[in-house]
Amino acid sequence: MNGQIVRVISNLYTVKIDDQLYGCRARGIFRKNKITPIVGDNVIIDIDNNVINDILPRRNELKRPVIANVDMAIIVTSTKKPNLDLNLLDKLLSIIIFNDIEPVICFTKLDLLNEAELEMIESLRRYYEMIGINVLYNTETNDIKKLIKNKIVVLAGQTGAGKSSLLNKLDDKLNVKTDEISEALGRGKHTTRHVELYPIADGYIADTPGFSALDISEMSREQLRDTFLEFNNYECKFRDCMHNKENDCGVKKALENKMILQSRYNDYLLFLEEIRK
Ligand SMILES: Nc1nc2c(ncn2[C@@H]2O[C@H](COP(=O)(O)OP(=O)(O)OP(=O)(O)O)[C@@H](O)[C@H]2O)c(=O)[nH]1
Ligand SMILES: [Mg+2]
Ligand SMILES: [Zn+2]
Repeated sequence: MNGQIVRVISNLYTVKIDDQLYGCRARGIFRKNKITPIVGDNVIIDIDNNVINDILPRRNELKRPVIANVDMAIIVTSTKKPNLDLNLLDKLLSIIIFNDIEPVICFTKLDLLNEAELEMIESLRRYYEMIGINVLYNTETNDIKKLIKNKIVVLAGQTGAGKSSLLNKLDDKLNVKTDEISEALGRGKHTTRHVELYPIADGYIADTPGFSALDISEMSREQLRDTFLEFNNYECKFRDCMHNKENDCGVKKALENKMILQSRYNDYLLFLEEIRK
């Protein structure tokens, strides 16, 4: 039978098949081959003996949290307190897209904005939507629930952005610990220290400061370029154009015509430089 591991407590694996949960142990062979089954693994189990016989190839694998086959990452992005950080947003977007995970942007704390600031966020929302990314506000809980249905989802985003608060909004029975931003920043640490998958809206969400272990330098410059999805809409003289110093660059023309967001392009150049170093 095929199933998916949804929880691991020491050597006991909880495997979900359709809507049933089975407690399983792993076959000894895994330990010998130094393969450890992890949450998110698609596995073949012997249902009569409650044993995991095989792990199917992983589509992706995060180190922190330790999860395989992540379908979606919600980038929880504060618009105030802490201030909007587009550089971090663009970096997380690139890393998530590179790992073959669907990114979703969730802006928080819009209640703290004045009208001009709100309009700025709405225009950002339109831009990111235009390049094919789902963008939501943390008040739009029903839409978020629809998106995460049947998926393994991780939350990413800086401390104090509102990740744990979002989980509580999605399911008020969860009661995840949240923290005042001043306190959180004062300690310089994330409030949330453990990893847990919460079943929400027929999906599973990990509340964790994810992705901190992954960084942009794992990518080549070309791979980075390809994570900037909107660049693919423009044609350049050189097929392998890096949209940097080249002539006749469609991306740079689009930037001049304000079709590409200046902050996106600036972040791209910064990340290119980071990779070069
Ligand atoms: N005004 C306002 N405050 C919010 C909103 N979302 C979260 N907060 C507050 O922001 C603070 C930090 O929220 P958390 O949910 O603990 O942030 P976190 O992303 O889980 O932080 P870490 O666990 O440290 O990574 C808390 O005081 C929340 O009450 C929002 O939409 N509006
Ligand atoms: Mg938290
Ligand atoms: Zn170009």
